[in-house]
Amino acid sequence: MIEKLVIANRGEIALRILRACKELGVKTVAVHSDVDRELKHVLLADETVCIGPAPSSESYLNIPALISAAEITDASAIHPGYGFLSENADFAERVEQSGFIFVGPRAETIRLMGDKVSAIAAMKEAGVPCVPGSDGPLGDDDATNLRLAKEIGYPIIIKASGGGGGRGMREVHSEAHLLNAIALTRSEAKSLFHNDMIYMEKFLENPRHIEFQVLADEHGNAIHLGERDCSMQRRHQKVVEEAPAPGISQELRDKMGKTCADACIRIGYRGAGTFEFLYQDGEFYFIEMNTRIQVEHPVTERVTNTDLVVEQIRIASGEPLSLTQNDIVIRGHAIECRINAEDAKTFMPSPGVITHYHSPGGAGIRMDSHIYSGYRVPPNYDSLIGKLIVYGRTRESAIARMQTALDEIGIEGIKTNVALQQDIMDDPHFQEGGTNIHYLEKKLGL
Ligand code: MV4
Repeated sequence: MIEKLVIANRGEIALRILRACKELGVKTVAVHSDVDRELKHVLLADETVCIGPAPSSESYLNIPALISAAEITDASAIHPGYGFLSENADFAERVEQSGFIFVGPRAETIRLMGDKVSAIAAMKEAGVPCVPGSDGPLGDDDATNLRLAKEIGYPIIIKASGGGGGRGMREVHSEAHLLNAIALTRSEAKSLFHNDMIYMEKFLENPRHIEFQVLADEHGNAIHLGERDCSMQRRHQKVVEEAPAPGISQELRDKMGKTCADACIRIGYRGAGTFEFLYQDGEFYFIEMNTRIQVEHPVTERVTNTDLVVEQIRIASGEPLSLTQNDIVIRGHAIECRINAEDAKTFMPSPGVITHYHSPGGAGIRMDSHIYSGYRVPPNYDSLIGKLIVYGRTRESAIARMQTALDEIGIEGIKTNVALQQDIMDDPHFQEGGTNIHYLEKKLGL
């Protein structure tokens, strides 16, 4: 087992990783920026290293500072969490070249999945269903591109291969707009991602966003842990996630999950990963793979009775998976509400001092948060201040427990989105289940 691990992140996920390390008897090194000295995990870690000033470009994204922190503390591994450097293949490579374990897939795998054209090609090859499309990069020949779009059928979407998460894409609803959209998306891709490779897909108009969680070790084992529905989102920011996805049969889950696990073995995947799909009219279409632990991993943990971060660290230590596919049984229902420090109307971040904090509690309640009374939310980072995860034997009881827990939360001194989450939990369409990716923006009148 890894003896000492550097937590290369901040906030709730840094605390989540610290707790997993404590459970495993792994010593912890918290790295932090100037303004993050009072973070809860920094106060609880075995050792701490200040890695730079507040801007993340000079601290949490500072590769030499992170590797130096591992060197001076004699740590053996670095856990990147999510965001920041978690899906940066160059970082993973430099961590391993410096003699440390990167808690995640091999650098080549991160690179393969970071390039969407190569990711889709690899998945198609591995038998994962993908969106009908160009099956490769678009060339410069207008006639070929016009014919391709006509064959796929409008509407189509042009995406940057270096994009993902909603950046660098453009819908095209008729032939008259195609060539201009290709030119615009290509030039945007070049400036945003320093990579002008673009591709084309059929545009799905009202899909749900459903993703499968996988775990794979270095010994050729891979399992899936079922799916999450992350359709409740605004401007590509997820707001509520749940597991399992409403309306997905055990038969379809088994089939899709096995397809994902088999694909992991085929590509030599290592660690925790997520296959993102669009789901429409009963069919799954692969769009991207995430090679990190995700914000919403706790809903999967709750319905499968697993600890994904513990599994990540075990896998990184070279151990085989402690679970087989037969151990994974989806039981009950879990919902996560993201709690953000933001203005209810403008959605602008609302940093400042949390003067009073009361955590919700009771049966089936989990609050993953680093906040405490007196904690100052700095203005420099993401506005996520916590995740409220509830469990119920049924989806209805999970919603009821979430309503109680949201009523019970007390966060004073800053603005939060708790009222928005209450509004979603009270929404009859949400309660019915299975709303698509456009539902929340429409509800908010965007
Ligand atoms: C799509 C799509 C419709 N058709 N691809 C947005 C983020 C990126 N991961 C992929 N995205 C989309 N790709 C096809 N062929 C619609 C979206 C999309 C979306 C996807 C998941 C969650 C929220 C979304 C919001 C807007 C658009």
